[in-house]
Amino acid sequence: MQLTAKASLTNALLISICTPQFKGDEATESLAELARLVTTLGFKVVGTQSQKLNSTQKVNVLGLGKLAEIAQLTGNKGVVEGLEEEEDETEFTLNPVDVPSDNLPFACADVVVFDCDLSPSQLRNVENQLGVEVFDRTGIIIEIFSRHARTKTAKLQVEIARLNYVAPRLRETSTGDKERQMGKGAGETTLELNRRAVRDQLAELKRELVSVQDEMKGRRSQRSELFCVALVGYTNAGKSSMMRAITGSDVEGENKLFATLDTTVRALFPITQPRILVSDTVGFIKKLPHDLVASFHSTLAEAHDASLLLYVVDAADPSFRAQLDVVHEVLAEVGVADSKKLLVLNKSDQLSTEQQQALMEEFPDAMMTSTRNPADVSKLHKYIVGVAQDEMIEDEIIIPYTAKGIIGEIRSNMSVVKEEYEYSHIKLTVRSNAIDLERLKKSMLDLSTGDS
Ligand SMILES: Nc1nc2c(ncn2[C@@H]2O[C@H](COP(=O)(O)OP(=O)(O)OP(=O)(O)O)[C@@H](O)[C@H]2O)c(=O)[nH]1
Ligand SMILES: [Mg+2]
Repeated sequence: MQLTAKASLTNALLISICTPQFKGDEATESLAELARLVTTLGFKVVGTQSQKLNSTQKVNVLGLGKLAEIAQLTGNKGVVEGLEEEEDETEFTLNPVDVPSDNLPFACADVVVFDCDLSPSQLRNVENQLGVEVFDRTGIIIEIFSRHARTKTAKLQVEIARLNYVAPRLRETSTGDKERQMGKGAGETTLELNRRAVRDQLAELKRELVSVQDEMKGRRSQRSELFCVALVGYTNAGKSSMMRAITGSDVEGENKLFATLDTTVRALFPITQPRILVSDTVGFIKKLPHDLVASFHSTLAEAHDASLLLYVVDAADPSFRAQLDVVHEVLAEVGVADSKKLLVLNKSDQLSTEQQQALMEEFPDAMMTSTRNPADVSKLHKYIVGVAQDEMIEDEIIIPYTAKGIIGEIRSNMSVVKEEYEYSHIKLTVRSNAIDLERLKKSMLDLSTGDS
């Protein structure tokens, strides 16, 4: 499924279904987040409706009374007729989502978006009843991912997730599924043919992804000796902004959800010896479709290899604790083992001094930052360098005067603590990682055996 509605002209009506398992603040926050997701797609949220039900499994999702009410809000284009309310329905009102008041009284909605997942048949039923396009939460997230994917890997991963989502939702053609056409495989209907095409396409994309991933793996292993830091966290927490601040790079931070879908790797700036790498990763969200989590496995491989994980949260968002739980869940799901980590309470510029103090008491090991405050950026830079230094080991390297040309190279790759000029050689005390030190000592040894 691809969005067919023209985003700029689309008025969206959001629907929340509260069940005994999903209600109260959780439902309110989730609906507010759905409004942001839908806005990211360029839709205009013109209203929200909610209903309390025992589950989201009804054939038409909603009670028929509610459906008739919504049909009026979408211009009565479907086939639903006002029917008696069913008994298990209770109307209730959620705290209003941040919908501008000038959108009220209600503008006619062109699309209806449910804040839950719908089965293919539920989606079809509700569309028939209402006569407008209907989306579920996963459909919206997949569409955002599709639009934001830039690199080949991200595009492949998202396309695989999209096709997996679309396959069971493929509809029969208007000429009728039963109609057999010339040139088709024996006995295959249009629908079966479409499904087969999707399956073939999926297999092809998966093959392509494997080869791109092998390439990425090769590149990662080349850098594997360097100290790597990964920025992880909920979407819109400020990871890309922090990445830009601590690496002096031009990675854009954007006030939209899922701005980053690829892992970008840059060196920490000001440059350190040896270099420290920082990677920015895809943001997470509640109820992230399972396929998407799986597809980002390779993108998150950077976090996998990181020696330090920076968990960036938007500390000014009242729901950041729940968001942090989601980040932990998704990382556990993709198998990112908890290496050393730091909680970064970002967007502190939006908090009062009292709020900042309260948070530091609640999270004494965290670091409070604002990517807009250069002092905070240097504090984080210093912290990263400190952790990297702790991981390094110190050793002495003997360099014959005949090989002193190598000193420049050592200085640009290692931290030189002491230089002593002796009669027959130079003695350097350096700090670096074990692998680089071993390699350097071996080349010095080869040089001296070659000399003798
Ligand atoms: N007030 C304030 N806003 C910030 C801060 N850091 C980032 N932002 C803003 O928050 C929004 C999201 O920032 P990004 O850096 O794109 O967030 P992200 O975590 O990379 O988001 P995804 O790529 O969607 O996962 C942007 O509008 C930033 O300008 C901060 O310290 N203070
Ligand atoms: Mg980002």
